[in-house]
Amino acid sequence: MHNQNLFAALRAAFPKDLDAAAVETDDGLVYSWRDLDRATAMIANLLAGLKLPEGSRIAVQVEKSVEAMMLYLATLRAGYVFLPLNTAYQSAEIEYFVGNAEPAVVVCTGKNFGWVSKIAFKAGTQHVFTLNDDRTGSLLERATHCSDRHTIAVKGEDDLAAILYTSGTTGRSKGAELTHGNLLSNARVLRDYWGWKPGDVLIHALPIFHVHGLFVALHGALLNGSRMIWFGRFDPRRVIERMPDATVFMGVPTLYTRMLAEPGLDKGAARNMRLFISGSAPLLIETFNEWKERTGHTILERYGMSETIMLTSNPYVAKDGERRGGTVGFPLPGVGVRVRGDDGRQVPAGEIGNIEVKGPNVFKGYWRMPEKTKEEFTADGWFKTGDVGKIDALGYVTIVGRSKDLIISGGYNVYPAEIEGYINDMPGVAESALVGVPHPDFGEVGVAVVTAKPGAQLDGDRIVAGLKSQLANFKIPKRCFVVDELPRNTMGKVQKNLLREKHKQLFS
Ligand code: MLC
Ligand code: AMP
Repeated sequence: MHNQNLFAALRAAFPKDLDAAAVETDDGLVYSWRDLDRATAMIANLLAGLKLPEGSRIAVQVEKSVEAMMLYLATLRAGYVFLPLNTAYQSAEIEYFVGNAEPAVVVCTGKNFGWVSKIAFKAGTQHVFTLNDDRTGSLLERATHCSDRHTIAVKGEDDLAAILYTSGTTGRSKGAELTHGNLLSNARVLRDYWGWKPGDVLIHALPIFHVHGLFVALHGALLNGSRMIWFGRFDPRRVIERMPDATVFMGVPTLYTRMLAEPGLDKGAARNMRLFISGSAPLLIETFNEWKERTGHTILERYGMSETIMLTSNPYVAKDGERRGGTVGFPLPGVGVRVRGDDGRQVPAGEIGNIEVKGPNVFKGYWRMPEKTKEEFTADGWFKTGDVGKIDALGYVTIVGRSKDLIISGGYNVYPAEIEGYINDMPGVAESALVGVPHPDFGEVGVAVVTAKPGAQLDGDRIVAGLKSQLANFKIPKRCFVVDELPRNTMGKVQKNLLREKHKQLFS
């Protein structure tokens, strides 16, 4: 059988000259392709030596570093399942993910070892390693003693490569199971569609615990044997300074607006760039236009999800059409996108409905949640994205809203139901509603509106402070208002649209 392991395809794309630079960090370290090959072999051998059961999950919550990227590649190489976790997650969140996924191995920062290892051992995890962003920690110490030769584990295209947790509108987070076939097919389509070519250099400035930075950006560069300029954290000024050495950039809209705020951003800085890609959240038409004016480049906007990786993209080559601001372009080759009304009937071109998708990129299911998986697919096998949009007569897809109650803040997803649950558990709180309102930096941010139980005195700032010790920082509402009652419709449902309308100017 031909090995369908995603790592095999990425490894096969390494350039002939293994001593050439593969990754250059912004603080001056250079890693060659040989370094990537050897280090991933050593870490893969370390994992293989643990004699883990087939399909074991390797859960990782570490700061971004080249070694963290190597750990991802090594996990693929060894044939295990990578489970990345946002570094902002706190103990209750980690406890849930680790309890649900039951990883055989957990890798965390040295700073968090105390509490993370406690959670992991309680959940039955046998091995907890540390990895810091300065190349220290027990993972690398142990891997140093392992061989730098490793035969890539044989995987079929249906075998799991990664689990990405994504929250639902109700209940707890669900782990989206992505296979080697999902990831590789999507990476190949994007390589061709976005015209990756020899000599391309990618500026990698996104976190590597979500689809955008971990898959779209990383696989794009690796599958083309392209060098990366690697930023541990996004710094708009430094990215602009390094831009002349690069050809491709990927970011969420906040990264573009922060760069636009820098006087150094001009046509000179972007002179060698070939492609700017935006996604994960809606790109404002103002940003699209301003970017064109300042740099001479038209941002290419695309649309995707954790469950599906990339779905649509504006065209790269002019013969396929223009890049239209405000749209997410055309369905990618091999990806089916349709729009249906609530009655299940496909709507005519230009009319709004629910976006459903199909293709080799669509995930296998939610980890250990067969019922949830079933609910999210139509009877004829299309995945319900929860996004609302339209497809025009030319085929351009536009997202106009979401049927799922979700706030996208700076490219991170915040599920109101989760935050409301925490607020409702606070003493004196009767009920709460979290709504997304426009924000100049993050695009959208959460604002909480809360009512008190009879006789209770509540303070919005104290509610926010109380949440800070429990939830990842990006989920914390930027403001909290205490009111007498929440607006409701005749069915008794909270009218979040009225709250959104009321607070829409809050940050303008
Ligand atoms: C940080 N903060 C945020 C936030 N990020 N608040 C709301 N939304 C966010 N996204 C807050 C923190 O809580 C903190 O508040 C303060 O800002 C400073 O924190 P920080 O960590 O120093 O922020 P910064 O480094 O500036 O981060 C901002 C950012 C980051 C835009 C660089 O959010 C980011 O990297 N976003 C990209 C997310 C991403 O990769 N998404 C892809 C998902 S994949 P306080 O009060 O504590 O000081 C996907 C599928 C697809 O969606 O289609 O791609
Ligand atoms: P996630 O669950 O983090 O993968 O987020 C996926 C969601 O992000 C999608 O369902 C969309 O709602 C949203 N999204 C991704 N790309 C875009 C885009 N270009 N424009 C608008 N929304 C987007």
